[in-house]
Amino acid sequence: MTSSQADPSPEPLPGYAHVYSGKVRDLYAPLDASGAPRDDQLLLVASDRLSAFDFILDSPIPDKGAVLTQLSLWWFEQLADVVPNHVVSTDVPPQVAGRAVLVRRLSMLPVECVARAYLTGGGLREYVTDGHVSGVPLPGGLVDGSRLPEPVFTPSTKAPVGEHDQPMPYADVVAAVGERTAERARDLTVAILKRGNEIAADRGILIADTKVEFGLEGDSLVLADEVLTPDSSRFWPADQWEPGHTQPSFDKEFVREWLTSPGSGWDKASGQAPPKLPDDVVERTRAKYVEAYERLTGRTFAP
Ligand code: Q0Z
Repeated sequence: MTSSQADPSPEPLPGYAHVYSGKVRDLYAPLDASGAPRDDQLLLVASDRLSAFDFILDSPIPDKGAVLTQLSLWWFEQLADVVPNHVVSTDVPPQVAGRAVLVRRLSMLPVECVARAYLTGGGLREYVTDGHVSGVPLPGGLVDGSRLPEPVFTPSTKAPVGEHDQPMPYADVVAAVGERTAERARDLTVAILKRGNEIAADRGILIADTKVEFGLEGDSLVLADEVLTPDSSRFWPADQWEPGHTQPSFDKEFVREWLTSPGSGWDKASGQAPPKLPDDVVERTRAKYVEAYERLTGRTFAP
């Protein structure tokens, strides 16, 4: 699907050149003393934008960018014994304080590294048709939301903004990055999701699946981008987990519920942009992001 929405216009940041914008984040390069963009670092800026049903909503969620940035930074620390990461510094311009990270610019693998601990979404569709997911055979009788016997690596292609990632056979990952790097990326992705679920289990959150990105430094893999956030992963409330139907999303449940209710006056099949969210839906959604951060980290979120 090609988006009919205008490109997001990122805020100008003195001392940085805008490089690229995703749906909800922006990438900048720091300028050196001569005013040229540095080629060894990037500034990753998380916005308060929210996507739902493949639209960027007009209503920002206050503090979402800061909550997700702080959560990623906390996970990088929790995962430090599993994988090195790209973080250089959180000393960033005041306009983006708390929601930006200066990182080492890496040579990124051309693969979205996905691991699934529970079956849903595209993995479920593949299982129903073929009985396996990304070439890994699975037992019969699994349903939407079932826990998998072991997390499975289900890589996908990196699609341009506005398009969906496509499943990528493991053999294509090997062809793209070599056998050693493919094995290491697969094992690290699964290890990240396992560690994430070990930590989240005590705290009332299930992490159904997650997408991570790796870069290469020499021939070592480095964890880049964001990690184990609600934007890169499916978080489910553990106390409502009930295989057999679509699980409620930890963060976007109120938004989806309201947008699909008669009260919104919106039809997701219409192709029209969704309406502005009511203030109480914005506030309850903000509270879910903060709740995820506080439950997982045991810290209080300070804006
Ligand atoms: C991340 C993305 C966006 C945020 C490129 N350390 C790195 N080195 C080189 N490239 C990247 C990173 Cl993290 C990189 N992305 C995804 C897009 C905002 C992150 F607009 N793209």
